[in-house]
Order: sequence, then C-alpha cells, then structure tokens
Amino acid sequence: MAIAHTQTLDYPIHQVLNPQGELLGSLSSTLQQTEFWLKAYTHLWRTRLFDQRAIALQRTGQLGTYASCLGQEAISAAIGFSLQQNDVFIPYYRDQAAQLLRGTQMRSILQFWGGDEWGSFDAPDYDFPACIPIATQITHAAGVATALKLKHQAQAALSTCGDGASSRGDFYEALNLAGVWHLPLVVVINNNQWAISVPLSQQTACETLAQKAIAAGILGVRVDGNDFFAMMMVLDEALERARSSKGATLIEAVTYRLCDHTTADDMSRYANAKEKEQAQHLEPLIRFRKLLEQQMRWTNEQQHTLEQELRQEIELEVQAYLSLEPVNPDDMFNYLYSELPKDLAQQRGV
Ligand SMILES: Cc1ncc(C[n+]2csc(CCOP(=O)(O)OP(=O)(O)O)c2C)c(N)n1
Ligand SMILES: [Mg+2]
Repeated sequence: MAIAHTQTLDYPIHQVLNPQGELLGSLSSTLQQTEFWLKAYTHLWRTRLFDQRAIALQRTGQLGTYASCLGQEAISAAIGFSLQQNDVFIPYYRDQAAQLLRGTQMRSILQFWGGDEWGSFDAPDYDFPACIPIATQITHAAGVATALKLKHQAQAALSTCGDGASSRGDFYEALNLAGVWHLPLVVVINNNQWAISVPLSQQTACETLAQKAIAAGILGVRVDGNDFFAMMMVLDEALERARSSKGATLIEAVTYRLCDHTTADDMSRYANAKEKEQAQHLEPLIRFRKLLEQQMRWTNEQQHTLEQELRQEIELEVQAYLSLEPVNPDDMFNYLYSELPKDLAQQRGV
C-alpha cells in the first residue's frame, strides 16, 4: 500500500475589509458602530506615530534599540480591543498597539527599550511583560491557561509570536498541551514573512502556519493581518471559545514586516525591494482610511488634526521618558546573585 502524499490543506484567508477599503461581509453590531471605527483608526495611528518617534529617538542616541511594528499594527490593535479586562495577555515584542490599549504607558515602553527593565513592569496585574526570547512565552501562556482552567474561570489567555517562533519546540509543546488539556488559550502568529533575514520559505515547508494546529488537535484559522475588522471577528470568536471551555485556537495573521527587524538591522541587504513595495499597498492604515473616506467622508483636514493631536500626546510621553533618572549600570550585577561569583565581581571592579 502506497502512503498517500500529504494533501493540500485548504486554509482560506479571512478578509472583511479589502485593500480598496470595501467591506466584504456583514459586521457584528459592535464593529458596525462608526464611533468604534474612529476609536480604532485613531489607535492605529497612535501606534504608528509612536513607532516613528521611537525610531527617531534611537537614531539620535536617546533609545538603546527598538523593534518596530510598522505595517503590523492591525493585528495587535485588534488583540487589544478584543481582550476583556480580566483575560491574560502574554505578548511579544511587536505588541505595542495592544499593550497601550491594556494600559501600559508609552514612556514605559520607551524605558524598556532604553535599557531599563522597570519599563516592563507597567502592565495590568494580569498581563505579562513583552517577551524577547523567541517562543518561550507560548509555554508560559499554556501554564496560565492551565491555571485559569483549574480555577474554572471564564477567562482566556492570549499569546502572540512571530512566524519564526512557530518553528521552535516551545511553540509545538505549548500547542500540544493546549490540545490535550483543552486549554482556554489563543495563540496569534504575526506572520510578517521574516525572522530577521530568514524568509518564511526557508523557515518551514508548511504551506500555512495555521495548519500547525492540526497535529495539536486544536482549531487553526488564517486571517488577513492587515484587515483590522477580520482580525476582530476571528479574535472575538476564538476568545469566546476559550472563555466558554470550547478549546484553544491558533490564528495565523498574514502580514508583512515593512520595517527593519529592529533598529540594529538593515533589511535592504536581504529583502526584495519590489516585494516590499507591493506589500506597502496592502498595509492596514491605508485601507482603513479609504473606508472612512468612502463611508464617513473623512477629509485631509481631519487626518491632519488627528495626527497633530496624537503627536502632542506622544511628545508628552517622550518628555516623561527623557526625564527619567538613568539606571545605575551596576544594577546588572546587583540583583542576580546573593553573592557575586568571582569573575563578575572582577568585572564590576573594573
Ligand atoms: C530563544 C531565542 N533565540 C534567538 C533569538 C534571536 N532572535 C531575535 S528575533 C528573532 C527572529 C524572530 O522572528 P519571528 O518569530 O518571525 O518574529 P518577528 O521578529 O519577525 O516578529 C531571533 C532569532 C531570541 N531572541 N531568542
Ligand atoms: Mg516574523
């Protein structure tokens, strides 16, 4: 008997708002409200302008390093808007949009990237700091989801990671546990097509990342990560499944990293400029603006005012960050050991 070839797995990409700014399907009652559109659009721009400002701070020597979320804002903003207050958010480092919605201040995000770990601790009680080690946060999230399940609480744990992270053992182990223990967990992959300079095609032979859910026995979904509305709809459903004990969901949000990996990278050395240029046309803020122009007669003047107000809001936070007391470099030796090993004691002595 011949073993059948792997079949093609059909995971359509859910889309509600197309790149022309047209709504393709009906929206839930919350998503229909134009006040909500404005709130969401404002937040997407808040995130983008904050991101730009953070890069400018880094380029002028006022921030250590920074991981931009340019082009990927809709994924994280939708997460922030769809989580309930007592859900647990276990983010990674491109989740500025959701973190801000959860209550983290811009000054704290800057403080963290400025090299001061205290910036990580400005999150609501339930949430975790943004995780830098790749994929370890998914195992933590499975642990959180286990605790929520044992306590019989109608809460969900939601964690995020990149496409590269989905090749790590931690990712598969966490998903496996989520399946076998039927955990209230949602994992969102920000598939931005790159893991630093490694393109997705060199990362995995899987046709989609959503299909990685199959082996874990959980639900997998693929969604246009540049479509804020589709993201909201998929997330609402996945979170509701988690909260009502219906099991875990893996969401692959398809997008493109329109920025360098971090400020320590230069993607022009490895990325195809044409591919990036094409991705530019699909990014989330352009299509949202088209929707507002078509449905709400959004004007250039309104856009200008919005950006000006946001810039003022951001500047206050930047000034608050810049006036923080610098950290004591000795702190990196001070809190790891009760008694400092010899070699570290020597280093501190220098
Ligand atoms: C455990 C671990 N290994 C390696 C690294 C170095 N590293 C930082 S980001 C990154 C690529 C991650 O790519 P992806 O998961 O696609 O996320 P993206 O940065 O594209 O959002 C790597 C390998 C790390 N931070 N942690
Ligand atoms: Mg990536």
